[in-house]
Amino acid sequence: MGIMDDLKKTAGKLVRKNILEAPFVQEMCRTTANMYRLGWDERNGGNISCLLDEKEVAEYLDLNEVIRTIPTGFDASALIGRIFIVTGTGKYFKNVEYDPETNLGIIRIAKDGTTAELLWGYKDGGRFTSELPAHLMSHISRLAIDPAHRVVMHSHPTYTIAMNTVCPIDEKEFTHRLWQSNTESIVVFPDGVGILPCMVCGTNEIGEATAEKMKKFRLVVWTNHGIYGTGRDMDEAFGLIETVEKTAQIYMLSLGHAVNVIPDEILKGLAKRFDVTPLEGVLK
Ligand code: 2HA
Ligand code: ZN
Repeated sequence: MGIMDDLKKTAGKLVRKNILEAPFVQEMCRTTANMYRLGWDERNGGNISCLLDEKEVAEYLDLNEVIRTIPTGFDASALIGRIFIVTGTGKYFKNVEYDPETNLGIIRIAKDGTTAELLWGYKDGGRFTSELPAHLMSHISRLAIDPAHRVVMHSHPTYTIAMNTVCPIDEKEFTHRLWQSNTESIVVFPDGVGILPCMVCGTNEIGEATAEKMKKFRLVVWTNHGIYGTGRDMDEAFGLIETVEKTAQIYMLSLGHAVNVIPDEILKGLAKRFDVTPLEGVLK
């Protein structure tokens, strides 16, 4: 390389901003810390992926510099060229804020649709979450419904999982019991909660099943495991999971003793007042 190329490269680096100060890195740090402290993400539990804007990422990284490539093991052709920030496999949410570059990675889906190009992070040689199939397939489902969709968030909130042990695997029944326990619920998730039966996690099969549910729901419960929330931003995905979990807590605390659940007439009134359309077939 000539001296001019060297100079250009140095100049390019100089104007680039510090990625650790990027809002999307900081938001991942804040969110994972929050989720850990809420008790939703023990050990290496949970994972988050967020679709990033290429122009914004280019303010921090040279998009021509691929650190290494990692095969994904499935076809994500619908996402070729898209860039995501993703939590790392085996990494603890409680540690992300202290070492984002090891615990997070920024990947771009390569032209073959089955390879991830690492642009930043996973500094210890690590890789993305084992639940990448569920994340990317869910992104594809949600983007088809809402081009503004950005975030897929997975977590193990305690009361939601507890509710699985006492409630049939029936998304209308599960949704109804939540709506009946807290007036906020029908307003926050009128579209209800999708449910998968207990399945082996980390596989393409659960990824495909999750993505299928995501064609209809922003929230999908994995029976005996946890929940997925999606949204246009971190607040929406987090707020959905937070509202389900709080409501599941109310449900579990009153289990067997409830004498004042919210009547369907009131649920219909709430839907009308807040101008939302409840999932069909839940209210009588
Ligand atoms: O990343 O939550 O579902 C750990 C998990 C697997
Ligand atoms: Zn999990």
